[in-house]
Amino acid sequence: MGLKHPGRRGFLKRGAAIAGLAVGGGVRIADAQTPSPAAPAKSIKELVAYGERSRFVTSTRIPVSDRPSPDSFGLVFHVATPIAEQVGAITPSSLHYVATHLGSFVPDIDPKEHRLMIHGMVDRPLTFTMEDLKRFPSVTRLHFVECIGNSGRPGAKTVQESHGLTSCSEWTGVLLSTLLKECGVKSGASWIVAEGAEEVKGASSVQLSKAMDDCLVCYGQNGEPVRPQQGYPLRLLVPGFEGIFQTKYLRRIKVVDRYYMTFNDYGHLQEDPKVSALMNQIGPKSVILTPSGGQQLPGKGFYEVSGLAWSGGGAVKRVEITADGGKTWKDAVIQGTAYRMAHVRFVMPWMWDGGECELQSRCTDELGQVQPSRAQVAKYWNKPLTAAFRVPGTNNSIQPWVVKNDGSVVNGLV
Ligand SMILES: Nc1nc2c(c(=O)[nH]1)N[C@H]1C(S)=C(S)[C@@H](COP(=O)(O)O)O[C@H]1N2
Ligand SMILES: [Mo]
Repeated sequence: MGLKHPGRRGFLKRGAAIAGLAVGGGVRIADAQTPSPAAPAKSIKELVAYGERSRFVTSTRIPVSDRPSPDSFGLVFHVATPIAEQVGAITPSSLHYVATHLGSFVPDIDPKEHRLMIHGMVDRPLTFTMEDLKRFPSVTRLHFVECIGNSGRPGAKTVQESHGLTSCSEWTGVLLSTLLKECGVKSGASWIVAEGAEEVKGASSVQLSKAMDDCLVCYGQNGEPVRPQQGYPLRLLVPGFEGIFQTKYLRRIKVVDRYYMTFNDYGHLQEDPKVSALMNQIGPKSVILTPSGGQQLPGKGFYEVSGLAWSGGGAVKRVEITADGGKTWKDAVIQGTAYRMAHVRFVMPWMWDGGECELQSRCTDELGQVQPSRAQVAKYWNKPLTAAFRVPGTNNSIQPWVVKNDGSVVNGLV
């Protein structure tokens, strides 16, 4: 449909690179745009053993903090999913966004050496190997992860910059409640503190009620072991809560009787457990991916408006779309099953008459919570509604995209 425009120059450059090399016998160029001796092309034998996407598919994650990622020391900072190029509701594991506190190295953990210890206010403190964990009854669930920093940048030009810090995977593991019951939680316990194995530890306090409800200790992601950047060999999933609670490289869970301030809370500073509990859950949210910022509509006529919706409060019940800046709204079609605390794809047929217009999407979840407008959010925080206004928490407000009459699409907030 020509919405995506990888750029003719990109193709020409790649063509030149290929022409300049003796390509034959199925030898693939590792990355024709930036040929690197450090990453030699894989042999056909290797590619048959473990596949790769077509070299014509080139979307990549991009750093979205003010630092390069990786930096010159090899530290990894926030990188965003190319969400506009994604199809369906599941993020390819290789493109799942990555967030590490203040930058860290992705630890190289031998699963044979890895242990999960559960201790504190329990009858039987226990240490589990990965093999132990795989003997417990397993569950597989689709869940999104979203960083609090997602949609934090009002000046974003593309949806990758504005909304790329959320991804959705099919996660497999053991319910945390199963493991906690095995240890026997003592009466009076009310919180858990989960800790990761790397130097920054990624510790988070989670309410025991949530821990006993639907938290998952995951060893699987999209049909294979959890990827290193997502927490290999073990990660905690706290469905619907901010990304910071989804402790990667999970090695220790302490059952406690109060909220503990951890390193993770540097950006939150919610010492009151009630306030903290209410702040943790992601609100109903949606974003249109086509058309979205930076894309170019080739001309007037038929388009399918398409995007993703999700909520920390449960399943998405409804997504509405406006093409006139919020005057009239129409229900979008939700594709497939809307799972709880998972991304769902929504679509709507749309005829573009060639005139300037503003597209927005609005999500309602199973609790009846409705995605707020930016004006409502500004009012809630008692801040003037300016282009520079940055929501001081998770920002689930409506994202407007303006289609100019030349077919270019820009961020309606800029
Ligand atoms: N051990 C550990 N867990 C962590 C982090 C971390 O740096 N270390 N980052 C957290 C943050 S801020 C987010 S948003 C999510 C991101 O998960 P992802 O990198 O798999 O997308 O993991 C959380 N869990
Ligand atoms: Mo995060």
